[in-house]
Amino acid sequence: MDGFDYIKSLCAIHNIPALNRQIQAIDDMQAQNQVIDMVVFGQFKAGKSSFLNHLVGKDILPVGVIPVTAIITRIQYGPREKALIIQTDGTFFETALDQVGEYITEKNNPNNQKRIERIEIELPSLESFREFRFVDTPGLGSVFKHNTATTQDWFCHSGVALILIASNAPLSENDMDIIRSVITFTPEIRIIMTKADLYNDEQLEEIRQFLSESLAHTFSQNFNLHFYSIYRSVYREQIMEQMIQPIQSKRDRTFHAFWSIKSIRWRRAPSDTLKWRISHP
Ligand SMILES: Nc1nc2c(ncn2[C@@H]2O[C@H](COP(=O)(O)OP(=O)(O)OP(=O)(O)O)[C@@H](O)[C@H]2O)c(=O)[nH]1
Ligand SMILES: [Mg+2]
Repeated sequence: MDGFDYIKSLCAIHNIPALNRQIQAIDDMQAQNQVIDMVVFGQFKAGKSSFLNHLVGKDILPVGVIPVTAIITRIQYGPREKALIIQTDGTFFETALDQVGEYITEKNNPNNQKRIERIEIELPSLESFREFRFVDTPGLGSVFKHNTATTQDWFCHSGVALILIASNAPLSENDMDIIRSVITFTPEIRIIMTKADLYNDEQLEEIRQFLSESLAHTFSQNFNLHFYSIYRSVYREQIMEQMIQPIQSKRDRTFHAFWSIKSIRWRRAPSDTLKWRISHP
């Protein structure tokens, strides 16, 4: 990418950590051989971890009725089942898949006392989804402000951004804020209304219309809306047909679009930070 290495070296020389995340996101994209990060974002208890468990067909991520997820977890294809715990100092170790909750949850790892950067899980069963890495994030807006900060810090890693909104709390100002933030990092945003089993078809249609109109009014653009329930397999099939397969079939174009938007953002965002930082050594 134009000027990327130059700006990266300037950041190192002038000690500018503010851009570390963006640098890491671009480094990641370059290194990952066109793996697309499909990242779930949303308010706490929107059903993000439940959704990903259901989508990948395995109960890996801890779920619950109080704020649960505290650490970023990435799940992708690998030839053997594996869970790697990456620590904030860059070192890592392997653990059993059924032990990841010891690190992921706020209950077992309060305030990230265990100093975990993220968790990387590999599953052989994801072979037909080789081009994706599914990413779970801590919920936004709970009393645990450090969880919100962890997720906000991850916005720049979005490939496909899935904004999960519970059908029984359709569209808050906080959801709008997530979309506003993510939209600057990716052209691929999908809105997923979870817990669709709580309503009948007529009510779901009412929710869909309310959302479409509210989003179009605020953002002057249409978003793809999907319903989901972990209790009805038909929703998983719809997500496969309407979201996963179309992205798989145009993977190169999608990846190119990510590059374009990241490169535009890269050219704009660092310049102000750099100018300010270099003039205030
Ligand atoms: N009825 C219904 N409940 C669901 C569905 N998906 C998730 N839930 C429930 O919603 C609650 C929250 O689920 P989680 O998956 O932990 O939500 P989360 O968004 O990951 O929560 P945080 O990690 O705390 O941000 C749990 O009690 C789930 O059982 C669904 O499709 N239908
Ligand atoms: Mg969760």
